[in-house]
Amino acid sequence: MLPADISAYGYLVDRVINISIGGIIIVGVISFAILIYMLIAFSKSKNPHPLSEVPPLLKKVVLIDYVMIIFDILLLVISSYAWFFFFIRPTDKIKKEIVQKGEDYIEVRVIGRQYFWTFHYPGKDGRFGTADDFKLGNLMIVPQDTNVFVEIESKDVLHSFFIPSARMKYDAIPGRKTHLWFKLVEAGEYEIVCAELCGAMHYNMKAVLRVVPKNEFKNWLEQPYNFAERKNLIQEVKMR
Ligand SMILES: [Cu+2]
Repeated sequence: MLPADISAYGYLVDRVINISIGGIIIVGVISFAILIYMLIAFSKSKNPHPLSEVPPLLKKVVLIDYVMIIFDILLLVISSYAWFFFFIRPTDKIKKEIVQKGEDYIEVRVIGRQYFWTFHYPGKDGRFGTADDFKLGNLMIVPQDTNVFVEIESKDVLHSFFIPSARMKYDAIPGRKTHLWFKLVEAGEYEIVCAELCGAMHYNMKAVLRVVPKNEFKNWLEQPYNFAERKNLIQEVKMR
């Protein structure tokens, strides 16, 4: 079971999951009903000799195929929408839309390594490559009700950046940058995990996602390393 959805658009993913599960149950029940019916109706005791023709009732089973095709198309359309909404549209296009709507956004770069996550922040000026950039180890802090654009990278093998509570997952691929975008509405602490078997300690490749109110985030950006719980949560990591 997935934890409660804390994101503004996670319902799109949940919808795909629910439709898939619902569809699988319906198709499964029908398939098993047909199978059991056939086992009884065409058993050896009832049909001592092989039938020369397909019985008319059995021919109607083909109808079920059409139902399944319609279900598949429906699922494809609905899931493609969620996929399109989150992943296919170019990030800069989404960013433009968000700026036009007057919504806030921040950018974070995520780097996966065996077996930890590093989160790079552009600092107060919002621009990467400047003196106020900083990074956190295994801790991601994002403001509530704010669009977060994430660029994901891997420095060694395949990893997968997964935030179950946000219904967000994307592979971290060595040599390639991938992108995610989400908006979280519920403040609190959540789990970030690696969803790609990446080595012996894969199970331990976890990070904390902390969603804080907007003003708290702003204050934190002023002095990121003086954050109250620095000792416990912020582990500065050496670049390999
Ligand atoms: Cu991993």
